[in-house]
Order: sequence, then C-alpha cells, then structure tokens
Amino acid sequence: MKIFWRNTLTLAGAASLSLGMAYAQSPDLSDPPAIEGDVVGDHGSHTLRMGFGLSESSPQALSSKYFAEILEQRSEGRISVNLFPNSQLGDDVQMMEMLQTGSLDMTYPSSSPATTYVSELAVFDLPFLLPTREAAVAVMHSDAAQRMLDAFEGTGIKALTFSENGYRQLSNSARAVESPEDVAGQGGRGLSVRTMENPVHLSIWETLGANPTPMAFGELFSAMEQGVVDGQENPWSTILTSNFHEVQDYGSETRHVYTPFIMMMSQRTWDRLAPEYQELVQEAARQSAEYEIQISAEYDDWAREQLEERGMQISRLDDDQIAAFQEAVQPVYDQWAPRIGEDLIAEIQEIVEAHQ
Ligand code: KDG
Repeated sequence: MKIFWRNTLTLAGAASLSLGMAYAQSPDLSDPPAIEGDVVGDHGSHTLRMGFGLSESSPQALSSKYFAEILEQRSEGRISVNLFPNSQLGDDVQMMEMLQTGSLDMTYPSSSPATTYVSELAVFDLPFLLPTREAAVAVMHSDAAQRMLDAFEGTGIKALTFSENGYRQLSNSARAVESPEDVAGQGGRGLSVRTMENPVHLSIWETLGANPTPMAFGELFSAMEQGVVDGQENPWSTILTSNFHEVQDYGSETRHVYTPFIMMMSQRTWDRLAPEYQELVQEAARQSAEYEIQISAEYDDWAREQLEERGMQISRLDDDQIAAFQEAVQPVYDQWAPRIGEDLIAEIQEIVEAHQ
C-alpha cells in the first residue's frame, strides 16, 4: 500500500502543480467503483512502469490510477504501477516499440498508430462509422474487438483492453470551420492539420482539402504554438487537459471519428507474471477501462463548456453540416474498405445498427 499511495500522491501533486490557477475547477466525475475481489496469493513483487501521452488530469490518467489501485490493493502491495503521463517516456509509437523490447512494461496508446501491428484496427479510423457512444462501446465489447486484441499475439505486445479516447473534433488557429469548404479554404489555402501517425487519418484530411502532417502527440503543442500547423483534432477533454485552447481559437464539433485507446503490456513482462497475477492484471484492466469510458463521457461535455468559457469559439454543427462532411469523406471508404476488410466493416455496421 505504501508504494501505491506514494505513486498516487506524486501524480496528484504533479496534476495540481500543472493545473495551477487555470484549472482550479474540475468536473464532477463519478467516483471509481469500490475495489472488490479476493487478495491474490504471494507470487513475488513487481513494479511496473506505464507511460502514456495525455496529461495527469485526463480521464486516461485518472483511470490508470484506478488500475494501479486495484492491483495494489488486491496484491497487498506486491504489484505496484508507476505512471508516467505527458509523453515523458516517448510517444505512442516509441512506447509500443519499448514494450516489444521489454524496456517498458505498459503503455496506453490510441488504436490508430497501433494499426502497424494489427491492420484491422484501422476500422476505427473510418470516418463517421460509429455515430453514437452506445454503438462505439458495444463495438469495443464485441467479438470483433476481442479478435483484434488477440491478433497482437506474436508481436511482443499483450493487448489487454480497449477503452475510450473518444469523438475527435477539429480545432485550429486560422478560422471558424463549419463546412468542408472551410477546411479547404479559398485559393488552395487548406488548413494544415496535425494527424496521428495513421494513413486513414491522412486520407481523411487530404480528401477534405487540408494539408495533413502526421506528428507525435508530445510535439503537437509547440508545433501549434510556433505555427508549424494550424490545427489538430482530438476529443474536447484532450484539447482542454493539454491546454490546446491557449494556441487554438476555433473549435468545430465534427465528431468525424471515434477512436479507442488500447491498454497494453510488454509480452516479456506478461510472461514473467504468475498466472494468478495475469488474471488480476486482465481484470483490473477491464474494470479501469469501464471506469475510463464512464468518466471520459462526463469529462468531454464539461470540457467543451470550459473551452468556451476560456475563449475558444466552438461551432456546433447541425445534422446537415455533419452530412456535408460525411459526404465529402466518402472517397476514404472507397480507398480503404477493401484493405481493412469489407466483412469486418459489415460486422461493425451490424453492431452499430443494433445500438442506434
Ligand atoms: O496516451 C495517448 C496519447 O499518446 C495519444 O494517443 C492521444 O489521441 C491522441 C493523439 O492525438 O495522439
């Protein structure tokens, strides 16, 4: 327990330092569920290092703390997890490579850069595929999703669970964007937009007439501050907790894609854990993901209001405006559906229809 509290306080302390005056308020988030289940047997001690890109105040960090807490309590302090937010240990791509070599125990990337390991994950990158959060959650809980996690076998990465990154929204420093024409601009002055390192995202923004640049999340704030890119796209909660509003005047509620996170462990670390510890890690990952999905939705609504209060001009797009974006990105499906798999897309669409 001692180590757990030290970790928790370190993270909480860092959060309050970096939040300072600007983030004096916090959203009214649900508390994590009480930790239940027996204490597991003594199979030795492990200290795990887990790195991720988002800040200490993000739902990703809060649920990772809960993950650490479950492991600490149910192993009576024998398994502890040290959390390293803010891309301190590297970006998503680098940290996945570190899992493969065993130089890092855990990471929590977006599914999008993980498509280099499991190409089917790119189904989540298709624009407007998951129109409601209910449908998105059902897909993350589906057999198809479990098959994608299982497909990491042999890569050196043990994929534990999906959780929510969320609906991505466009922000930029150049102009209000309410239509594909606003993205493309007048006279070929398309917005320069940072994307995740993923070819479907590049296609989306190229198709809309932007100039997309793939870039690691940790480099994004300075790139926007220095005017290297005009904008980016991420859920409102990430835009707020990463202070992007300080360098982005405009937001557009495009909801153009819902991407998940994947909590991952190095296969080498996994193989070192006794079977009872492995079961506990898997269960804690699932429980913390459920909590993350819940608070992520709560956080996102609050974040949009906060961004407006802090001066970001947010365009809420009506159904016709969204339909215009949807129509404009149709070529992305024509280009990618055969490569991602028509059957997989149809399977996901069936789940969506059942959860409309
Ligand atoms: O911890 C996750 C982040 O590193 C990253 O995946 C966040 O959505 C993200 C992005 O835009 O890179």
